[in-house]
Amino acid sequence: MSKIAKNTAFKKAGLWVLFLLLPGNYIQAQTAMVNVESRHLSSLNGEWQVILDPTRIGEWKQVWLEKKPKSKTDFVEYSFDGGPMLKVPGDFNSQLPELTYLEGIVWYKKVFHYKSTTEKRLFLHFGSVNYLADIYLNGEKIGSHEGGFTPFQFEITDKVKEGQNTLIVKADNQRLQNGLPGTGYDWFNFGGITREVNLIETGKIFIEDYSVQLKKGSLNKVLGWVQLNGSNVKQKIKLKIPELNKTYKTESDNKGHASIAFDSNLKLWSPENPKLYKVIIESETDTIVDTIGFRCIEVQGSKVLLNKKEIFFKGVNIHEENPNKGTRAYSKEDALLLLNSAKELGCNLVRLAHYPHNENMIKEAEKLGLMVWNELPIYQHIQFSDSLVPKKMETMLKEMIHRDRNRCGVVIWSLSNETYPGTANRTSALIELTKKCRVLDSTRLINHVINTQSYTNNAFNVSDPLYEYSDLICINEYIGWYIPWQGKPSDVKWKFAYPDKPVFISEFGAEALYGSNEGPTDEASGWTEEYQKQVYIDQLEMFKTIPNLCGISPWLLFDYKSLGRMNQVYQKGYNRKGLLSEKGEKKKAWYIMNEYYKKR
Ligand code: GCB
Repeated sequence: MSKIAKNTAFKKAGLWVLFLLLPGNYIQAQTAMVNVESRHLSSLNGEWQVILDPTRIGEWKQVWLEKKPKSKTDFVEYSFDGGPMLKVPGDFNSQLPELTYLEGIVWYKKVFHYKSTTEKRLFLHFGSVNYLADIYLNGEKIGSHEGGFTPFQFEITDKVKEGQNTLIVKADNQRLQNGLPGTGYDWFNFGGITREVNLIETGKIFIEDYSVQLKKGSLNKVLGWVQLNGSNVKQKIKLKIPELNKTYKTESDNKGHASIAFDSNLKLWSPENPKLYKVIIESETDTIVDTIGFRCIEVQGSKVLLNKKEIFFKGVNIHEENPNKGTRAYSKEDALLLLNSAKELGCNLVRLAHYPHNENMIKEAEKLGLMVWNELPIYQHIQFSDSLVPKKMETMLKEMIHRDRNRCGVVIWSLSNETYPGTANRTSALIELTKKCRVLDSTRLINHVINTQSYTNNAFNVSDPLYEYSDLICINEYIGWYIPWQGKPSDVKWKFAYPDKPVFISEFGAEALYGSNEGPTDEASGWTEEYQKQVYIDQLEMFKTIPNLCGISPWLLFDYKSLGRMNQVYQKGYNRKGLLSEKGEKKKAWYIMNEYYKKR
């Protein structure tokens, strides 16, 4: 190699390393608009061109510039043309065999046409991209977003061109030490543009956000607000509920904020009668239509009350996976597959583990009369002492609440799952987060799920500093599976550091391969349905010993992909704790749970 060539090669390698080390031009995404469906949309869903980048070199090559050769001796070592296409929305892993196990970068490209007008503003809205997203429009970086399960947007009014525009998205699902979740978790890391992408056109002043729900503790006082975005935002606002013949008039202040407060004789939302009303919000320049239900959820002493009546949560855990297809769930059809199965089991609540699921899940659950437990991906080993983590937690919390605050079906914000009291900063960081959550929304129950209770001599000792800040005492326990019984289930004793609060068993269960009925029924290692069934029988017996039990949710509805599950005979890359196999076959334990729920 000549000296010059060597130098150039060295410089290139050095540059590449530098690019890999640089944090990037990080322009944070805006909090996304709510109720996208009711806005003026052009969908960017469909086929997108992609470049697969498993060696992470596309950043150095500046793929977003889409360079073309300038002279006869010039060439460019990348192109979207001639490459594969992927469907958006959808995880990338399930779409091409070579992406099955990718935890890395895929570059996506979509061309769209736009006819601009001076009267309009334009936003680029993503339902979610797992996990890091860098967004480029016409060769310019417009921003980034971190977090695989919440929406984000950018205003592109001043950036969009008349005619043809090119959008490039770098989607990276590599695990991060200081990510949420971190590097270890028991589900499949589906990457890519997993939810919808839309262009939203608004007027100069538009309804950015609103909150309409019952005042905490009330069955007839509606409280809320409307927020306009733009300049000169003092406007007359109307909230209409046609079915009730109700028109409430208010006015926004010069910050665009208007308060709502009125009494009304409403039919309340409940699992038995999931009543939703058409609600129209009108400003002088914009109109939004939503479907909103009204209900009151609260803890009084050791009981949970829905609309002032005691309720027992008959729950089930669900991952956001279409079990039949082995893909990330995103569509209404996917949601109905999962939720109708929960209904058939006899549930009135779904715990959407362990991250905010797509909006179809929340909306369809609400229509079916299923209460929803929404959760943040603050899961097990989080690096709470990393200086960036508290901010990331707060942003994700805001994004989750912001998206779902008008969904009456959502009754629980669950802020963490199985974090460990010994982890540096964990308790203080999560207490802070809980306080922030209460400020953002005090009308729902807030909890942390804990699994560090002790179980010795057939007695549980339940204590964690986070319980002081939680409305429910949520416990994950796998007696009969990870931990053997130490006595008769009916003799279990309980000691609680907070004995007056309601108790929710948020996970219990055991693994079984559907149809595995050959092995001994009293040994876990046979993965038999019979063994799993016995764990359920014992657990249900044990639940009778729990004071203040307000609900349970077995782990979990369907078998699901989890590559850490490496028993080649029984698991084959699946967590087999489903009551249903991934094909929907009912295991013996399903019938036990179904009977229990029918009787409660
Ligand atoms: C747990 C976790 C859940 C796991 C489950 C299991 O405690 O919360 O995410 O998948 O146990 O199957 O071990």
